[in-house]
Amino acid sequence: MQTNFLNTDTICAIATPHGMGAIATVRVSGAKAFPIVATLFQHRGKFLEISEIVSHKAFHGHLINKGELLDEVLVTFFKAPHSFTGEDSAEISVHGSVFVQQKLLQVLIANGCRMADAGEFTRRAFVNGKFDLAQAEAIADLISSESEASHRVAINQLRGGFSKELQVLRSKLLEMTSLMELELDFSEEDVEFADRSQLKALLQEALDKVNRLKDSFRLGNAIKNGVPVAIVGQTNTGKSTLLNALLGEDRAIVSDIAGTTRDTIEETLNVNGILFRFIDTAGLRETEETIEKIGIERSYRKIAEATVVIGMLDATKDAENVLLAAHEILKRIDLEHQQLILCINKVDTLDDQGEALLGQLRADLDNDEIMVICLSAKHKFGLNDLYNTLKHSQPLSYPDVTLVTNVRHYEALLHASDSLGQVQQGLEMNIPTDLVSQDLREAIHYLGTITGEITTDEVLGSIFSRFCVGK
Ligand SMILES: Nc1nc2c(ncn2[C@@H]2O[C@H](COP(=O)(O)OP(=O)(O)OP(=O)(O)O)[C@@H](O)[C@H]2O)c(=O)[nH]1
Ligand SMILES: [Mg+2]
Repeated sequence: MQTNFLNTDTICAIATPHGMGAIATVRVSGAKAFPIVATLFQHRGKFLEISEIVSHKAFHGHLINKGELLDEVLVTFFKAPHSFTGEDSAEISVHGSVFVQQKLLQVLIANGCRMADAGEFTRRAFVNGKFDLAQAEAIADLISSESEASHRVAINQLRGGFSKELQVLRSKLLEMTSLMELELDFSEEDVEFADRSQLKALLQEALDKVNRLKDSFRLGNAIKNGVPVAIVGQTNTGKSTLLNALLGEDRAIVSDIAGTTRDTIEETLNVNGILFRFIDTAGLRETEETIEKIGIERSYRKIAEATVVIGMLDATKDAENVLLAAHEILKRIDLEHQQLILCINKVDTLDDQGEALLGQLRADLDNDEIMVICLSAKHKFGLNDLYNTLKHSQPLSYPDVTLVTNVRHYEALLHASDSLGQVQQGLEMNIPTDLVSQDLREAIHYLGTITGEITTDEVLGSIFSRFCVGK
Protein backbone atom coordinates (compact mmCIF):
# COMPACT_ATOMS: atom_id res chain seq x y z
CA MET A 1 0.00 0.00 0.00
CA GLN A 2 1.11 3.53 -0.61
CA THR A 3 -0.96 5.17 2.12
CA ASN A 4 2.17 6.43 3.82
CA PHE A 5 2.55 8.74 0.85
CA LEU A 6 -0.82 10.29 1.32
CA ASN A 7 0.30 13.48 2.85
CA THR A 8 -2.42 15.87 3.82
CA ASP A 9 -0.19 18.91 4.24
CA THR A 10 -0.85 21.77 1.90
CA ILE A 11 2.27 22.43 -0.12
CA CYS A 12 3.52 25.38 -2.13
CA ALA A 13 6.40 26.11 -4.52
CA ILE A 14 7.41 28.29 -7.42
CA ALA A 15 6.62 26.35 -10.61
CA THR A 16 8.35 28.64 -13.10
CA PRO A 17 12.13 28.94 -13.59
CA HIS A 18 13.95 30.64 -10.78
CA GLY A 19 14.99 34.23 -11.13
CA MET A 20 13.34 37.27 -12.63
CA GLY A 21 10.82 36.92 -15.42
CA ALA A 22 7.75 38.67 -16.78
CA ILE A 23 5.49 36.35 -14.82
CA ALA A 24 6.07 33.69 -12.17
CA THR A 25 3.64 31.03 -11.04
CA VAL A 26 3.34 29.71 -7.53
CA ARG A 27 1.53 26.43 -7.03
CA VAL A 28 -0.44 25.52 -3.95
CA SER A 29 -1.94 22.06 -3.44
CA GLY A 30 -3.63 20.25 -0.58
CA ALA A 31 -6.71 20.19 1.61
CA LYS A 32 -6.23 23.77 2.78
CA ALA A 33 -5.21 25.26 -0.56
CA PHE A 34 -8.51 27.12 -1.08
CA PRO A 35 -8.90 28.58 2.45
CA ILE A 36 -5.26 29.67 2.56
CA VAL A 37 -5.32 31.38 -0.83
CA ALA A 38 -8.76 32.90 -0.18
CA THR A 39 -7.57 34.68 2.96
CA LEU A 40 -4.84 36.41 0.95
CA PHE A 41 -6.70 37.16 -2.25
CA GLN A 42 -9.09 40.00 -2.94
CA HIS A 43 -11.30 39.73 -5.98
CA ARG A 44 -13.30 42.79 -6.99
CA GLY A 45 -12.21 44.58 -3.84
CA LYS A 46 -13.13 41.96 -1.25
CA PHE A 47 -11.64 38.74 0.03
CA LEU A 48 -12.83 35.76 -1.93
CA GLU A 49 -15.32 33.42 -0.28
CA ILE A 50 -14.60 29.74 -0.77
CA SER A 51 -18.15 29.31 -2.04
CA GLU A 52 -17.34 31.74 -4.88
CA ILE A 53 -14.50 29.60 -6.19
CA VAL A 54 -15.11 28.13 -9.62
CA SER A 55 -12.78 25.39 -10.83
CA HIS A 56 -10.59 25.96 -13.90
CA LYS A 57 -11.32 29.65 -13.97
CA ALA A 58 -8.81 32.45 -13.60
CA PHE A 59 -9.70 35.17 -11.09
CA HIS A 60 -8.13 38.56 -11.35
CA GLY A 61 -7.41 40.40 -8.12
CA HIS A 62 -4.92 41.49 -5.50
CA LEU A 63 -2.74 39.68 -3.00
CA ILE A 64 -3.08 41.34 0.36
CA ASN A 65 -0.84 40.47 3.27
CA LYS A 66 -1.76 41.99 6.65
CA GLY A 67 -3.50 44.86 4.94
CA GLU A 68 -0.66 45.53 2.51
CA LEU A 69 -0.87 45.07 -1.23
CA LEU A 70 1.73 42.55 -2.39
CA ASP A 71 0.88 42.28 -6.10
CA GLU A 72 -1.84 42.30 -8.71
CA VAL A 73 -2.35 38.68 -9.70
CA LEU A 74 -4.31 36.02 -11.53
CA VAL A 75 -5.36 32.98 -9.55
CA THR A 76 -6.65 29.79 -11.13
CA PHE A 77 -8.37 27.25 -8.92
CA PHE A 78 -8.65 23.52 -9.58
CA LYS A 79 -11.09 21.54 -7.51
CA ALA A 80 -10.22 17.99 -6.50
CA PRO A 81 -10.07 15.57 -8.18
CA HIS A 82 -9.83 17.63 -11.38
CA SER A 83 -6.38 19.01 -10.83
CA PHE A 84 -2.86 17.90 -11.68
CA THR A 85 -2.29 16.50 -8.19
CA GLY A 86 -5.85 15.31 -7.73
CA GLU A 87 -6.16 17.63 -4.70
CA ASP A 88 -7.62 21.12 -4.35
CA SER A 89 -5.00 23.32 -6.00
CA ALA A 90 -4.38 26.90 -6.97
CA GLU A 91 -1.93 28.54 -9.32
CA ILE A 92 -1.07 32.12 -8.51
CA SER A 93 0.52 34.09 -11.33
CA VAL A 94 2.42 37.06 -9.97
CA HIS A 95 4.72 39.58 -11.60
CA GLY A 96 8.07 37.88 -11.94
CA SER A 97 10.07 39.84 -9.39
CA VAL A 98 12.21 37.60 -7.23
CA PHE A 99 11.11 39.60 -4.19
CA VAL A 100 7.40 39.09 -4.90
CA GLN A 101 7.91 35.37 -5.50
CA GLN A 102 9.82 34.88 -2.25
CA LYS A 103 7.44 37.08 -0.28
CA LEU A 104 4.44 35.15 -1.54
CA LEU A 105 6.02 31.86 -0.48
CA GLN A 106 6.73 33.30 2.96
CA VAL A 107 3.16 34.51 3.33
CA LEU A 108 1.74 31.17 2.19
CA ILE A 109 3.94 29.34 4.68
CA ALA A 110 2.95 31.74 7.47
CA ASN A 111 -0.67 30.88 6.66
CA GLY A 112 -0.26 27.12 6.93
CA CYS A 113 1.46 25.88 3.76
CA ARG A 114 4.66 23.90 3.69
CA MET A 115 7.41 24.20 1.06
CA ALA A 116 6.99 21.32 -1.36
CA ASP A 117 9.75 18.75 -1.66
CA ALA A 118 11.32 18.09 -5.05
CA GLY A 119 8.77 16.37 -7.29
CA GLU A 120 6.10 16.39 -4.61
CA PHE A 121 3.31 17.68 -6.86
CA THR A 122 3.96 14.89 -9.37
CA ARG A 123 4.32 12.36 -6.58
CA ARG A 124 0.91 13.33 -5.20
CA ALA A 125 -0.55 13.03 -8.69
CA PHE A 126 0.89 9.51 -8.93
CA VAL A 127 -0.39 8.53 -5.48
CA ASN A 128 -3.83 9.88 -6.40
CA GLY A 129 -3.88 7.70 -9.50
CA LYS A 130 -3.57 10.51 -12.04
CA PHE A 131 -0.97 8.48 -13.94
CA ASP A 132 1.42 5.63 -13.42
CA LEU A 133 5.08 5.79 -12.55
CA ALA A 134 6.35 5.49 -16.12
CA GLN A 135 4.16 8.43 -17.09
CA ALA A 136 5.39 10.46 -14.12
CA GLU A 137 8.93 9.83 -15.25
CA ALA A 138 7.96 10.87 -18.77
CA ILE A 139 6.99 14.27 -17.39
CA ALA A 140 10.56 14.76 -16.17
CA ASP A 141 11.83 13.66 -19.58
CA LEU A 142 9.44 15.97 -21.36
CA ILE A 143 10.62 18.95 -19.34
CA SER A 144 14.24 18.19 -20.08
CA SER A 145 13.78 17.21 -23.73
CA GLU A 146 16.04 19.24 -25.97
CA SER A 147 15.23 17.84 -29.38
CA GLU A 148 12.22 16.90 -31.44
CA ALA A 149 13.07 13.20 -31.22
CA SER A 150 13.42 13.11 -27.43
CA HIS A 151 10.24 15.16 -27.14
CA ARG A 152 8.39 12.63 -29.30
CA VAL A 153 9.57 9.70 -27.19
CA ALA A 154 8.61 11.45 -23.94
CA ILE A 155 5.17 12.43 -25.27
CA ASN A 156 4.48 8.85 -26.31
CA GLN A 157 5.39 7.60 -22.85
CA LEU A 158 3.37 10.34 -21.18
CA ARG A 159 0.31 9.42 -23.21
CA GLY A 160 0.66 5.93 -21.85
CA GLY A 161 1.93 4.10 -24.94
CA PHE A 162 4.61 2.26 -23.01
CA SER A 163 2.35 1.63 -20.01
CA LYS A 164 -0.31 0.12 -22.24
CA GLU A 165 2.16 -2.29 -23.81
CA LEU A 166 3.29 -3.36 -20.37
CA GLN A 167 -0.25 -3.78 -19.12
CA VAL A 168 -1.16 -6.08 -21.99
CA LEU A 169 1.98 -8.06 -21.39
CA ARG A 170 1.40 -8.29 -17.67
CA SER A 171 -2.19 -9.41 -17.97
CA LYS A 172 -1.16 -12.10 -20.45
CA LEU A 173 1.44 -13.38 -18.03
CA LEU A 174 -1.02 -13.22 -15.14
CA GLU A 175 -3.42 -15.33 -17.15
CA MET A 176 -0.64 -17.84 -17.66
CA THR A 177 0.16 -18.00 -13.97
CA SER A 178 -3.42 -18.49 -12.99
CA LEU A 179 -3.70 -21.38 -15.45
CA MET A 180 -0.56 -22.90 -14.05
CA GLU A 181 -1.59 -22.42 -10.48
CA LEU A 182 -4.94 -23.96 -11.11
CA GLU A 183 -3.05 -26.97 -12.31
CA LEU A 184 -1.11 -26.95 -9.06
CA ASP A 185 -4.31 -27.08 -7.00
CA PHE A 186 -5.26 -30.24 -8.79
CA SER A 187 -1.78 -31.69 -8.93
CA GLU A 188 -2.83 -34.80 -7.00
CA GLU A 189 -5.16 -35.66 -9.83
CA ASP A 190 -2.47 -35.15 -12.44
CA VAL A 191 -4.55 -32.73 -14.46
CA GLU A 192 -3.03 -30.45 -17.08
CA PHE A 193 -5.24 -27.39 -17.43
CA ALA A 194 -2.67 -25.40 -19.20
CA ASP A 195 -2.02 -26.59 -22.67
CA ARG A 196 1.77 -26.71 -22.68
CA SER A 197 2.21 -25.84 -26.32
CA GLN A 198 -0.14 -22.90 -25.91
CA LEU A 199 1.83 -21.80 -22.86
CA LYS A 200 5.06 -22.02 -24.80
CA ALA A 201 3.67 -19.92 -27.62
CA LEU A 202 2.35 -17.30 -25.20
CA LEU A 203 5.66 -17.22 -23.44
CA GLN A 204 7.62 -16.78 -26.64
CA GLU A 205 5.38 -13.89 -27.56
CA ALA A 206 5.94 -12.27 -24.15
CA LEU A 207 9.66 -12.85 -24.28
CA ASP A 208 9.89 -11.31 -27.75
CA LYS A 209 8.03 -8.26 -26.56
CA VAL A 210 10.13 -7.82 -23.43
CA ASN A 211 13.32 -8.27 -25.43
CA ARG A 212 12.23 -5.78 -28.06
CA LEU A 213 11.56 -3.21 -25.36
CA LYS A 214 14.82 -4.05 -23.61
CA ASP A 215 16.80 -3.70 -26.84
CA SER A 216 15.14 -0.39 -27.66
CA PHE A 217 16.98 1.13 -24.70
CA ARG A 218 20.16 1.57 -26.69
CA LEU A 219 18.40 3.87 -29.13
CA GLY A 220 16.00 5.33 -26.56
CA ASN A 221 18.85 6.33 -24.33
CA ALA A 222 20.78 7.68 -27.29
CA ILE A 223 17.86 9.84 -28.36
CA LYS A 224 17.40 11.18 -24.85
CA ASN A 225 21.04 11.98 -24.17
CA GLY A 226 22.27 12.55 -27.70
CA VAL A 227 23.02 9.84 -30.23
CA PRO A 228 26.71 8.99 -29.76
CA VAL A 229 28.64 9.47 -33.00
CA ALA A 230 32.30 8.52 -32.69
CA ILE A 231 34.68 10.14 -35.19
CA VAL A 232 37.54 7.71 -35.57
CA GLY A 233 40.43 6.95 -37.87
CA GLN A 234 44.19 7.14 -38.23
CA THR A 235 46.09 10.19 -37.05
CA ASN A 236 45.92 13.31 -39.19
CA THR A 237 42.90 12.19 -41.18
CA GLY A 238 41.02 15.34 -40.13
CA LYS A 239 38.80 14.09 -37.28
CA SER A 240 39.22 17.21 -35.18
CA THR A 241 38.76 19.40 -38.25
CA LEU A 242 35.45 17.62 -38.88
CA LEU A 243 34.29 18.09 -35.29
CA ASN A 244 35.03 21.80 -35.54
CA ALA A 245 33.28 22.05 -38.90
CA LEU A 246 30.16 20.32 -37.54
CA LEU A 247 30.03 22.53 -34.47
CA GLY A 248 30.94 25.68 -36.34
CA GLU A 249 33.60 26.56 -33.79
CA ASP A 250 37.22 25.80 -33.03
CA ARG A 251 36.51 23.30 -30.30
CA ALA A 252 39.36 20.82 -30.86
CA ILE A 253 43.02 21.55 -31.61
CA VAL A 254 43.88 20.90 -35.25
CA SER A 255 47.46 20.50 -36.45
CA ASP A 256 49.46 18.58 -39.01
CA ILE A 257 51.33 16.82 -36.20
CA ALA A 258 50.16 13.22 -36.02
CA GLY A 259 48.71 12.40 -32.60
CA THR A 260 47.39 15.89 -31.80
CA THR A 261 44.21 14.68 -30.08
CA ARG A 262 45.03 12.65 -26.99
CA ASP A 263 41.73 12.55 -25.13
CA THR A 264 38.18 12.27 -26.39
CA ILE A 265 36.20 15.46 -26.88
CA GLU A 266 32.39 15.36 -26.84
CA GLU A 267 29.91 17.99 -27.93
CA THR A 268 26.19 17.78 -28.64
CA LEU A 269 24.51 19.26 -31.68
CA ASN A 270 20.90 19.22 -32.81
CA VAL A 271 20.76 18.07 -36.44
CA ASN A 272 17.28 18.27 -37.95
CA GLY A 273 15.53 17.52 -34.68
CA ILE A 274 17.82 14.79 -33.44
CA LEU A 275 20.37 15.47 -30.74
CA PHE A 276 23.76 14.01 -31.65
CA ARG A 277 26.76 13.67 -29.37
CA PHE A 278 29.84 13.93 -31.56
CA ILE A 279 32.96 12.40 -30.09
CA ASP A 280 36.37 13.31 -31.49
CA THR A 281 38.91 10.64 -30.61
CA ALA A 282 42.64 10.10 -30.56
CA GLY A 283 43.99 8.94 -33.93
CA LEU A 284 44.62 5.22 -34.24
CA ARG A 285 48.24 4.19 -34.77
CA GLU A 286 50.93 2.00 -33.25
CA THR A 287 52.62 3.92 -30.48
CA GLU A 288 54.79 3.35 -27.44
CA GLU A 289 53.88 6.68 -25.93
CA THR A 290 52.02 6.03 -22.64
CA ILE A 291 49.52 8.88 -22.76
CA GLU A 292 48.74 8.39 -26.42
CA LYS A 293 48.21 4.68 -25.77
CA ILE A 294 45.60 5.46 -23.11
CA GLY A 295 43.93 7.85 -25.57
CA ILE A 296 43.79 5.15 -28.26
CA GLU A 297 42.28 2.68 -25.77
CA ARG A 298 39.60 5.29 -25.16
CA SER A 299 38.99 5.62 -28.88
CA TYR A 300 38.26 1.90 -29.08
CA ARG A 301 35.88 2.14 -26.15
CA LYS A 302 34.05 5.04 -27.82
CA ILE A 303 33.72 3.01 -31.01
CA ALA A 304 32.10 0.18 -29.03
CA GLU A 305 29.67 2.55 -27.31
CA ALA A 306 28.71 4.56 -30.38
CA THR A 307 25.46 4.24 -32.28
CA VAL A 308 27.05 5.73 -35.37
CA VAL A 309 30.76 5.59 -36.23
CA ILE A 310 32.25 8.07 -38.67
CA GLY A 311 35.40 6.46 -40.03
CA MET A 312 37.73 9.13 -41.38
CA LEU A 313 39.95 8.22 -44.31
CA ASP A 314 42.68 10.38 -45.81
CA ALA A 315 42.37 10.97 -49.56
CA THR A 316 45.98 12.12 -49.77
CA LYS A 317 47.12 8.58 -48.99
CA ASP A 318 47.34 5.98 -51.75
CA ALA A 319 44.29 3.82 -52.43
CA GLU A 320 45.78 0.70 -50.90
CA ASN A 321 46.36 2.47 -47.62
CA VAL A 322 42.85 3.91 -47.63
CA LEU A 323 41.25 0.49 -48.18
CA LEU A 324 43.38 -1.01 -45.43
CA ALA A 325 42.42 1.77 -43.02
CA ALA A 326 38.73 1.27 -43.89
CA HIS A 327 38.96 -2.43 -43.05
CA GLU A 328 40.77 -1.68 -39.78
CA ILE A 329 37.77 0.42 -38.71
CA LEU A 330 35.22 -2.02 -40.07
CA LYS A 331 36.73 -4.78 -37.94
CA ARG A 332 35.66 -2.92 -34.83
CA ILE A 333 32.04 -2.31 -35.86
CA ASP A 334 29.01 -4.39 -35.00
CA LEU A 335 27.00 -3.71 -38.15
CA GLU A 336 23.89 -5.20 -36.67
CA HIS A 337 23.65 -2.48 -34.04
CA GLN A 338 25.88 0.26 -35.37
CA GLN A 339 25.98 2.39 -38.47
CA LEU A 340 29.31 2.96 -40.15
CA ILE A 341 29.78 6.04 -42.29
CA LEU A 342 33.14 6.11 -44.03
CA CYS A 343 34.25 9.61 -44.98
CA ILE A 344 36.96 10.07 -47.56
CA ASN A 345 38.32 13.37 -46.31
CA LYS A 346 40.58 15.96 -47.96
CA VAL A 347 39.04 15.39 -51.40
CA ASP A 348 39.88 19.03 -52.12
CA THR A 349 43.40 17.77 -52.82
CA LEU A 350 42.19 15.45 -55.58
CA ASP A 351 41.34 16.46 -59.13
CA ASP A 352 38.24 14.29 -59.30
CA GLN A 353 36.99 15.20 -55.79
CA GLY A 354 37.47 11.61 -54.65
CA GLU A 355 35.16 9.98 -57.22
CA ALA A 356 37.65 7.25 -58.24
CA LEU A 357 38.53 6.42 -54.65
CA LEU A 358 34.87 6.36 -53.71
CA GLY A 359 34.12 3.80 -56.46
CA GLN A 360 37.08 1.68 -55.48
CA LEU A 361 36.13 1.66 -51.81
CA ARG A 362 32.48 0.82 -52.48
CA ALA A 363 33.47 -2.03 -54.75
CA ASP A 364 35.96 -3.33 -52.24
CA LEU A 365 33.53 -3.24 -49.30
CA ASP A 366 30.61 -4.54 -51.34
CA ASN A 367 28.17 -3.85 -48.52
CA ASP A 368 25.16 -1.55 -48.89
CA GLU A 369 24.89 -1.09 -45.16
CA ILE A 370 28.12 0.86 -45.05
CA MET A 371 27.75 4.44 -46.22
CA VAL A 372 30.66 6.04 -48.01
CA ILE A 373 30.88 9.76 -48.73
CA CYS A 374 33.46 12.27 -49.90
CA LEU A 375 34.32 15.20 -47.72
CA SER A 376 36.55 18.15 -47.21
CA ALA A 377 36.28 18.95 -43.53
CA LYS A 378 38.67 21.86 -43.93
CA HIS A 379 36.67 23.51 -46.71
CA LYS A 380 33.31 22.40 -45.30
CA PHE A 381 32.50 20.50 -48.47
CA GLY A 382 30.17 17.49 -48.26
CA LEU A 383 28.85 18.30 -44.79
CA ASN A 384 25.27 18.26 -46.02
CA ASP A 385 25.78 14.76 -47.37
CA LEU A 386 27.03 13.79 -43.94
CA TYR A 387 24.04 15.37 -42.18
CA ASN A 388 21.63 13.56 -44.48
CA THR A 389 23.41 10.27 -44.06
CA LEU A 390 23.36 10.71 -40.31
CA LYS A 391 19.69 11.52 -40.24
CA HIS A 392 18.76 8.50 -42.28
CA SER A 393 21.23 6.11 -40.72
CA GLN A 394 19.75 2.74 -39.93
CA PRO A 395 19.78 2.76 -36.11
CA LEU A 396 17.80 6.00 -36.13
CA SER A 397 15.11 5.03 -38.56
CA TYR A 398 12.66 3.66 -36.08
CA PRO A 399 8.96 3.49 -36.83
CA ASP A 400 6.59 4.78 -34.18
CA VAL A 401 7.41 2.10 -31.70
CA THR A 402 7.85 2.52 -28.00
CA LEU A 403 11.42 3.24 -27.00
CA VAL A 404 12.69 2.65 -23.50
CA THR A 405 14.69 5.64 -22.33
CA ASN A 406 14.91 5.13 -18.62
CA VAL A 407 17.65 3.08 -16.92
CA ARG A 408 15.27 1.94 -14.20
CA HIS A 409 12.85 0.57 -16.79
CA TYR A 410 15.71 -1.02 -18.69
CA GLU A 411 16.92 -2.85 -15.58
CA ALA A 412 13.42 -4.08 -14.79
CA LEU A 413 13.06 -5.39 -18.36
CA LEU A 414 16.44 -7.09 -18.09
CA HIS A 415 15.28 -8.92 -14.95
CA ALA A 416 11.91 -9.75 -16.50
CA SER A 417 13.65 -11.12 -19.59
CA ASP A 418 15.90 -13.31 -17.42
CA SER A 419 12.96 -14.65 -15.45
CA LEU A 420 10.97 -15.39 -18.60
CA GLY A 421 14.02 -17.15 -19.99
CA GLN A 422 14.00 -19.35 -16.89
CA VAL A 423 10.32 -20.10 -17.40
CA GLN A 424 11.01 -21.07 -20.98
CA GLN A 425 13.81 -23.39 -19.93
CA GLY A 426 11.59 -24.85 -17.22
CA LEU A 427 8.81 -25.61 -19.68
CA GLU A 428 11.25 -27.19 -22.11
CA MET A 429 12.66 -29.39 -19.37
CA ASN A 430 9.26 -30.22 -17.92
CA ILE A 431 10.22 -28.82 -14.55
CA PRO A 432 7.38 -28.98 -11.96
CA THR A 433 4.77 -26.30 -12.47
CA ASP A 434 5.23 -24.66 -9.06
CA LEU A 435 8.86 -23.82 -9.80
CA VAL A 436 8.05 -22.50 -13.24
CA SER A 437 5.20 -20.36 -12.01
CA GLN A 438 7.49 -18.82 -9.41
CA ASP A 439 9.75 -17.48 -12.18
CA LEU A 440 6.69 -16.26 -14.01
CA ARG A 441 5.55 -14.37 -10.90
CA GLU A 442 8.98 -12.82 -10.69
CA ALA A 443 8.77 -11.56 -14.28
CA ILE A 444 5.33 -10.09 -13.54
CA HIS A 445 6.75 -8.42 -10.46
CA TYR A 446 9.53 -6.73 -12.41
CA LEU A 447 7.16 -5.48 -15.10
CA GLY A 448 4.92 -4.11 -12.33
CA THR A 449 7.76 -2.05 -10.91
CA ILE A 450 7.98 -0.04 -14.12
CA THR A 451 4.49 1.37 -13.96
CA GLY A 452 4.53 1.47 -10.16
CA GLU A 453 1.94 -1.20 -9.48
CA ILE A 454 4.59 -2.64 -7.24
CA THR A 455 6.83 -0.14 -5.59
CA THR A 456 8.60 0.81 -2.40
CA ASP A 457 9.02 4.10 -0.55
CA GLU A 458 12.68 4.02 -1.40
CA VAL A 459 12.10 3.70 -5.14
CA LEU A 460 9.50 6.46 -5.14
CA GLY A 461 11.79 8.67 -3.08
CA SER A 462 14.66 8.29 -5.48
CA ILE A 463 12.50 8.89 -8.55
CA PHE A 464 10.74 12.01 -7.36
CA SER A 465 13.76 13.58 -5.69
CA ARG A 466 15.20 13.96 -9.20
CA PHE A 467 12.42 16.34 -10.14
CA CYS A 468 12.84 20.00 -9.34
CA VAL A 469 10.87 21.69 -6.58
CA GLY A 470 7.58 22.94 -7.94
CA LYS A 471 7.12 19.97 -10.28
N1 LIG B 1 43.50 19.69 -47.51
C1 LIG B 1 42.83 19.32 -46.44
N2 LIG B 1 43.42 19.23 -45.26
C2 LIG B 1 42.72 18.88 -44.18
C3 LIG B 1 41.33 18.58 -44.29
N3 LIG B 1 40.87 18.23 -43.06
C4 LIG B 1 41.94 18.31 -42.24
N4 LIG B 1 43.04 18.70 -42.89
C5 LIG B 1 44.37 18.93 -42.34
O1 LIG B 1 44.88 17.70 -41.83
C6 LIG B 1 45.69 17.95 -40.70
C7 LIG B 1 45.21 17.10 -39.54
O2 LIG B 1 43.94 17.55 -39.12
P1 LIG B 1 43.33 17.16 -37.72
O3 LIG B 1 41.91 17.58 -37.75
O4 LIG B 1 44.17 17.67 -36.61
O5 LIG B 1 43.44 15.59 -37.79
P2 LIG B 1 43.08 14.50 -36.68
O6 LIG B 1 42.52 13.33 -37.40
O7 LIG B 1 42.26 15.11 -35.63
O8 LIG B 1 44.50 14.14 -36.14
P3 LIG B 1 44.93 13.48 -34.73
O9 LIG B 1 44.24 14.25 -33.65
O10 LIG B 1 46.38 13.64 -34.71
O11 LIG B 1 44.53 12.06 -34.77
C8 LIG B 1 45.59 19.44 -40.42
O12 LIG B 1 46.73 20.07 -40.96
C9 LIG B 1 44.35 19.84 -41.16
O13 LIG B 1 44.36 21.20 -41.56
C10 LIG B 1 40.71 18.69 -45.56
O14 LIG B 1 39.51 18.47 -45.74
N5 LIG B 1 41.50 19.07 -46.61
MG1 LIG C 1 42.53 15.32 -33.65
